[in-house]
Amino acid sequence: MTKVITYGTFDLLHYGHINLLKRAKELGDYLIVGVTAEAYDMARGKINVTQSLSERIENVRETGLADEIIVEEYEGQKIDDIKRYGIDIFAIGSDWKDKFDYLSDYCKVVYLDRTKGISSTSLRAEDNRLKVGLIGDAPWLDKYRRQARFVNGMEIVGVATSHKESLAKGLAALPLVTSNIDELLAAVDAVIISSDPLLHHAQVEHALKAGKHVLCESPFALTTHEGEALASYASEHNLVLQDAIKTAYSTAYHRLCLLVKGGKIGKVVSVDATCTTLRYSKDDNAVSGANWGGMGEWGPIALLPIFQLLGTGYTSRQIVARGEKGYVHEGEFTKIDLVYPNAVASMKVATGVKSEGELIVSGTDAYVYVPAPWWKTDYFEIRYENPADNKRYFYQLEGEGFRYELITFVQAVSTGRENSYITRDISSALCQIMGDYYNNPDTLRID
Ligand code: C2G
Repeated sequence: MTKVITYGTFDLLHYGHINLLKRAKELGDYLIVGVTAEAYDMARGKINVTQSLSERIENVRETGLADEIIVEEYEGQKIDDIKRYGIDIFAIGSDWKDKFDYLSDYCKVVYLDRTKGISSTSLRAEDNRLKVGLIGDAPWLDKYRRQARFVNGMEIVGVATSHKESLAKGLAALPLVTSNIDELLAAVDAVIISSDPLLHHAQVEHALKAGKHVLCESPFALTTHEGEALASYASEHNLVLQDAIKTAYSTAYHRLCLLVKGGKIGKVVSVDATCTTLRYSKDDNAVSGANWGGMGEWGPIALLPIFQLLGTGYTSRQIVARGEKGYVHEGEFTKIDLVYPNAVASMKVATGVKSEGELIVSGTDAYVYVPAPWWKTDYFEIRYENPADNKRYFYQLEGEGFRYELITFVQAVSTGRENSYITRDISSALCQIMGDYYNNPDTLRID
């Protein structure tokens, strides 16, 4: 009996896939099909898969061509499978020509012509792509455009900014570049807002009232009340309003939260997060783009693990700020301490002071250590009293988290279902504490 094996994602199964499976089957008597697991596709950079693993397996089963279906979970598995199942022929589409020649040490390798004119990518609806506009002046604005190119189902069509003259090349080349938000809104289905936090509320309201979906850097308002009013308006009008905090969407960070919530380090007693940049430049005294200081740039990111791991029910808080609030300059720095009934938390952020950008979550059994820069991490450790018990975790991160954030946004728009990465209560708590920083007279000032 000649045994054949082939592999694929088989997303939105189409006649190209079926042709491939038919010809693979004809090469022998028994066909095994390896369908890729979600985590494996993520790890190899295929992040736009629409259907779940079980749906894709069902697709393949329904063709009636596979005698056996297995799941492909890790790099290198093909060699294991070929040996384990006693495979005679490995077959794959010609888009992989030469790439699997190394398998010929184990079995015959056959490349089958790929069917022209059809692909999962084209089926993921080119013409229904969400037209997205960028609003704001953040120096990292172009990262959204660059990462959007990896996300099916959306395209960045324009930018509205008050800094037209200093736009990054890629942004300046967009079809629509304007300083008029209304002009941008007229051309898009959704907007991404990356501007001074003091402008967020007005810009989000403006976009929602124009019927556009919004992905806005946190906080989208400066009081709980205003934040909730915007969120209610969005859901009453079937619009998506999503917080943009890239860290929330990174796999390592998300898994870390799940492990801690599952009791892996015992009871959480303290969360300490630090995020700093030296954006301040002594030499030219000209800070390009963002001019909204450590809290505006980092506050919501540093507060995120605190709220996600300890909740939003703190009983007291102290804000200590150094330097003029909301501006980038030498020595600009903010520290916030929160006290909970059973735990404490602190965050330090700055654009004019440098520190170690780590995250530490202390528990009654162990602690989590995330090395700098923790906000774009792919790695963390759970450390116990006895170092031999320590556990290390690694999850590939593509595009600093921006890419996953954009995918989540596009999925929320297309399915009409909100994602659960940043829940409403956390979103509101971020609005409140950021508002307290900007408006509250009880901030302790140091020189
Ligand atoms: N295919 C084809 N014609 C098309 C589209 C796809 O013949 N128009 C083939 C591919 O060449 C591949 C199979 O169908 O052999 C599955 O394609 P995908 O779902 O795109 O999976 P892929 O990313 O190629 O996974 O470990 C995974 C494998 O290496 C391949």
